[in-house]
Amino acid sequence: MFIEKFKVESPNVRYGEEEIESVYEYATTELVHESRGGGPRQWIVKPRTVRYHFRTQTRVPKLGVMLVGWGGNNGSTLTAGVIANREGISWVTKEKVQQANYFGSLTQASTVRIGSFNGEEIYAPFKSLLPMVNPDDIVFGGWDISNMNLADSMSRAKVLDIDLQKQLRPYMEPMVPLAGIFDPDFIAANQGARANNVIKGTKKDQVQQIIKDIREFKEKSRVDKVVVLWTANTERYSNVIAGLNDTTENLLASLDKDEAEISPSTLYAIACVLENVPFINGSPQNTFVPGLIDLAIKKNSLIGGDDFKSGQTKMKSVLVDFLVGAGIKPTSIVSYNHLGNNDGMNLSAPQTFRSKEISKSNVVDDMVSSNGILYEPGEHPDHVIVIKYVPYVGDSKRAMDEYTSEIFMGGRNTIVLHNTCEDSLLAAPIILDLVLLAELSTRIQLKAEGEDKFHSFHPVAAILSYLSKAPLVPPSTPVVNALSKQRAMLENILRACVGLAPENHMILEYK
Ligand code: NAI
Ligand code: DG6
Repeated sequence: MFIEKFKVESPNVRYGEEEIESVYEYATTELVHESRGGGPRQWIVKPRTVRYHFRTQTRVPKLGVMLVGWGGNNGSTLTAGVIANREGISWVTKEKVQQANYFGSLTQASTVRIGSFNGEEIYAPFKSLLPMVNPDDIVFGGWDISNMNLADSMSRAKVLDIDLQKQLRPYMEPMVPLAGIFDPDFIAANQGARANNVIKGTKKDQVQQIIKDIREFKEKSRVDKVVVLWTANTERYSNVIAGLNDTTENLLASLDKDEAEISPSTLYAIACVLENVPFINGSPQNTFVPGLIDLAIKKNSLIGGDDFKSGQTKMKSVLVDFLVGAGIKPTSIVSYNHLGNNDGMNLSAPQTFRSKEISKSNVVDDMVSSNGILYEPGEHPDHVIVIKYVPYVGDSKRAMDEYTSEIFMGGRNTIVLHNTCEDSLLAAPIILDLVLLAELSTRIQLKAEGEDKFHSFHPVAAILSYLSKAPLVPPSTPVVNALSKQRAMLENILRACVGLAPENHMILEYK
């Protein structure tokens, strides 16, 4: 059964004018020590319960979203999709009359189980867990090193049906990206021809300009809050060098000295952190150099990323989790991609490819290390990533994966997947979830028993892991890649905010 809305009635929850307050008993387990003595090695573990208080502001702000790379395939597709939803646009395809929707968005198109009633499972929209911004109400803006308006960008992207494009054109033609920070050293040389809309001056001037842009956008569009998200080209990795970008002080001093090794994405991120505007990185490069993470922590300003987890990696983080969880040992994973959009062209340069290769390669580490029966310490499946630029297929990326595993008694099992991804149509709803959840998480405060003050989540937003290929987590925190665990973490934290138990799937009432 599907219900649109619900309210929790419990002594542990209070729905106030401004806030929802909840008390939540967090049941966890502590590893205490290894028992000594004669017999076999044994560890002592102790169940522990910690009482948490959550406080969520209920007033939903008018949200502005500024995209870096607004005129790219993802930026134009997302903007078009939100306008189409907002305006209730439908269009004719060769199959049917298609209505705008938010399929692919966790917050907008997925549900959560609330409980059972008379033997029936009850589900409600994910977005009904807590008050969230309605994506139809988002005001978009942003930067691009190409000055093409959003209607022309949409047509250059060749993603959406033509009948839809025609209807969207009047809304999107007036949307023109602000000039962006361009540094040809960080992206492929083949991108140079696009760069006709760039901010001049030193790196410090460029940061100042981004801050000015954010302030002006906020004022002109009359939004209460802004979230900035990088969906621009994949950059090469920046060199992390002691004295250059390893601490806040060194990073800011390097900015003053106009050091060449500060990437454009790091410059946008510095501007956002200084302005206390959440910044999310949707690409794989190491925008968040240690000095920037340090700055974000000091300023308590949300940063999240890296690299949208859209197609192939999402499948991988389900499939390998299933295999390892079933006691099957993946020994070789070969992932081949070919695509023909501008992202593919940029990734055809070795240094930008390398960023993507790193981000796509580390996505099964937690699953492998979870099973010491299958893998020796340090052992890892062979994992190879290939990406080729094939202009003809455009945005319709092909991803082919071969998984070879060892099964019972030395047997081999090979699974082959072919995935035609429609890349930007997979990425756009993920961008939406990232900005909506980042905004929501800035309205939540918590305190554990023993703490006297409420505080926000750690500024390094691990809560966004479900949407990222290489989740950025606070220092000394485990990285979780398995998709079901990432979703459970996010859903269960939101459930805790309204005093609902985590989803444990025990269904004891029927046992
Ligand atoms: P795109 O190449 O169509 O768009 C990128 C846009 O960024 C371009 O319009 C370009 O002019 C602009 N740009 C480049 N450098 C800039 C800068 N410094 N400042 C402002 N604008 C700048 O690429 P697409 O397909 O939209 O993808 C965007 C990013 O998202 C890529 O890095 C890609 O790797 C990443 N990504 C995409 C996924 C997908 O499924 N589509 C999934 C995961 C990551
Ligand atoms: C090459 O694979 C192009 C990339 O930008 C990907 O399309 C993107 O990273 C999506 O990756 P995945 O693994 O989530 O499908």
